[in-house]
Amino acid sequence: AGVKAYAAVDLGASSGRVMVGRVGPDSVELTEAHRFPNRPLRLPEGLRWDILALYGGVLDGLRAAGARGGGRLASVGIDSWAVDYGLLDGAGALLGNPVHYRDARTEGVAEKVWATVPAAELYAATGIQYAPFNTLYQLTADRSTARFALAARVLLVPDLLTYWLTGEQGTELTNASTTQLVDPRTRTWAHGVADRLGIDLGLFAPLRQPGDPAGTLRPEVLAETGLRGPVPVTAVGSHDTASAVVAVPATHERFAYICTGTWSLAGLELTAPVLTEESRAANFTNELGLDGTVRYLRNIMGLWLLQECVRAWGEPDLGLLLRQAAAVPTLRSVVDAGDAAFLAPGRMPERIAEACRASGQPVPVTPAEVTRCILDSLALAHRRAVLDAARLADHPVDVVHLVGGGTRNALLCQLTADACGLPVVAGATEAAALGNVLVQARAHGLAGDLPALRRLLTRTQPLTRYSPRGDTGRWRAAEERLAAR
Ligand code: ADP
Ligand code: LRH
Repeated sequence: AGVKAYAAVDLGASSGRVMVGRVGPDSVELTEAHRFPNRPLRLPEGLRWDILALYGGVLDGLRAAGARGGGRLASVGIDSWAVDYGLLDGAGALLGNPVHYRDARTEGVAEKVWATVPAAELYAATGIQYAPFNTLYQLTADRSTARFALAARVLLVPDLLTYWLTGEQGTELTNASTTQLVDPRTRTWAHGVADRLGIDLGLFAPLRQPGDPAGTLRPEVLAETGLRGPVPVTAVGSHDTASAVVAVPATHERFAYICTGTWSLAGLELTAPVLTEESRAANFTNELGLDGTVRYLRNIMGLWLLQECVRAWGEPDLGLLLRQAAAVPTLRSVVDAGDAAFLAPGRMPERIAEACRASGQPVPVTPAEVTRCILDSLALAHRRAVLDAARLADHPVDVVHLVGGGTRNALLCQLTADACGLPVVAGATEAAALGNVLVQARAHGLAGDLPALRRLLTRTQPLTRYSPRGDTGRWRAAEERLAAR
């Protein structure tokens, strides 16, 4: 009784999916309606998202979701990767393909911004860690272009798709926080920073909060998807990581989480931002989460390193590769998985080998050896992020929750437990979609604060536990070796 069907659109850097979540007071059941590749394209002008292909995938997914729900969906919610956006002209038409955050156009841009607002002041005002692709730097790079001169509106990717589905424009808060133009204390635009940098915040549509209504599907969308209207669209934590953190099945406050997919986002949930200089130096970010929370975390290069190697090797069987990697000795060589040197696509096995050679470590040769080097390096980066976050926020941690596609990699889960010296609870695999669905369900009548939503997940979702093996001495030593270089 009281069970409703919701569609969660979740666009990751490696694939998009539309999931159907059936939620009742004591049940959550998530099934995949449609999955499609997210294939960025290198055009003469640079690396671009194929946003129309993604929109097509969303429509196909909604049709499949409707077919499962008997043509009836209680609501639709959209989340995607952060920071990127489309520019619209005064009539609401998209001006070109959204630029991919791995595009090189932001190289050297941050330094120019810091000449006006020093990096320390920017951090104190926005709490966002430096990354070359932060929206602030992207907008700065775009400002000299012809299309920017025509732009009347900036819509972040989930807001752009929401606009195409509903005809209504807004800027969802959790994703807005990744622009580096939001003050994490007031949870609204950082007008001071924007004014000093000459950024017109009027380009953004008004802020909306997770749970707010975001319109209803346009008649053309209903016709295209076969859904019976009206179908409301509900704002969720539209930053995929914000939705994923909602779905961390924590049972108490002393937890750390790691969202493992293309990226690893590792850190804590806090009630206030940490804006100290020490925190900035450690490259921690304060993104906004559900119900007044702050996602205090570090961006780590993540399974991107492996994805790019697997692509270079001609897509061998991942399961076999991971079994072979499990047989390679632990910690022979590690690279800094936080290093922006690994951001761009291409030549990944070579770049990892070069990093090992340059630091005087054994050079991994076979795919199994390179894979093991990546997973050991990721586990080590997870350890550093969890311990650093706990120290900088003065927040004790006694369990690490892993969520996202990386939870399917048992070796990575075990190595993370070993490196952290803490128990790891792995699940859910489709955390972003789950968090997306729960926020919609709450907006449509499900009772519960964040801890209650999480208790519902603990009761209903399959979780796998990993205990740390051995002591953390060798991980500490590897950490010190890496820091010394
Ligand atoms: P994103 O949302 O960033 O696109 P996902 O959360 O979907 O990423 O995670 C994708 C990653 O999950 C892949 O890079 C891969 O390493 C890992 N993964 C997916 N399926 C498996 C599997 N069957 N075994 C091991 N790892 C897997
Ligand atoms: C993960 C993610 C991450 C961002 C990156 C650009 O998908 O949203 O939180 O930093 O993409």
